[in-house]
Amino acid sequence: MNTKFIFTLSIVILSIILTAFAHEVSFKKRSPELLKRTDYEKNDTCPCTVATSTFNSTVIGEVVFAQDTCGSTLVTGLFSDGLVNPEKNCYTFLVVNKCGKLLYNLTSVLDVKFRKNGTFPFSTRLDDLNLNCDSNGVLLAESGKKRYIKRDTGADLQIQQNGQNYASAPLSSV
Ligand SMILES: *[C@@H]1O[C@H](CO)[C@@H](O)[C@H](O)[C@H]1NC(C)=O
Ligand SMILES: *[C@@H]1O[C@H](CO)[C@@H](O)[C@H](O)[C@H]1NC(C)=O
Ligand SMILES: *[C@@H]1O[C@H](CO)[C@@H](O)[C@H](O)[C@H]1NC(C)=O
Ligand SMILES: CC(=O)N[C@H]1CO[C@H](CO)[C@@H](O)[C@@H]1O
Repeated sequence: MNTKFIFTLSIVILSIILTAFAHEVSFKKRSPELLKRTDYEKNDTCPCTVATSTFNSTVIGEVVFAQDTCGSTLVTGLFSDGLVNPEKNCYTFLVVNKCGKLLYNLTSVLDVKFRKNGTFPFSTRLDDLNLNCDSNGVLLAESGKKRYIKRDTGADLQIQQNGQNYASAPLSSV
């Protein structure tokens, strides 16, 4: 082999190594960013998680939360009874953590249409609500950070009547 060939060969090998190294570096730099909203909107990186909230006492009904791979969540359901006199009473629908802190106010986005003491079926897709895709995921919400109180993870769907807690059911993943 002549020296010219060996020289060319080493240049080629060197550039291959450098390219691989550059990829490695840019991948490592990106990694912590992967869970940011801007990233998972472009990439299919969220688990397909489904959770339900079942109301079977004061209020009768069920709401299903289905997260897609982009971190958007379909919220669909129906209440059949217990939302007494919706013409006179104001009902709001809130996703809260286990200490009752508001995580997402669903009232205006659901815009439920009442029927008797319940609602017609409702369905909406929310790009700004996720279940467990990133640190804002409501199923990952933590509460009870005070000493002596056990940390509790997760969220409840809370129905308020005229600003007072009226009924509540956990979002349970299925
Ligand atoms: C509501 O459903 C849960 C789970 O199926 C059950 O444990 C509970 O007893 C039910 N409550 C009423 C009031 O029916
Ligand atoms: C939730 O939204 C409804 C409708 O916009 C509003 O009337 C209500 O006060 C809100 N509740 C909370 C706790 O923010
Ligand atoms: C709504 O609920 C109230 C209280 O349970 C009941 O008196 C009323 O008849 C119900 N209305 C309808 C339309 O079912
Ligand atoms: C992990 C992954 O698929 N990352 C991609 C997310 O989307 C951006 C922009 O489309 C790509 O550059 C990343 O490689």
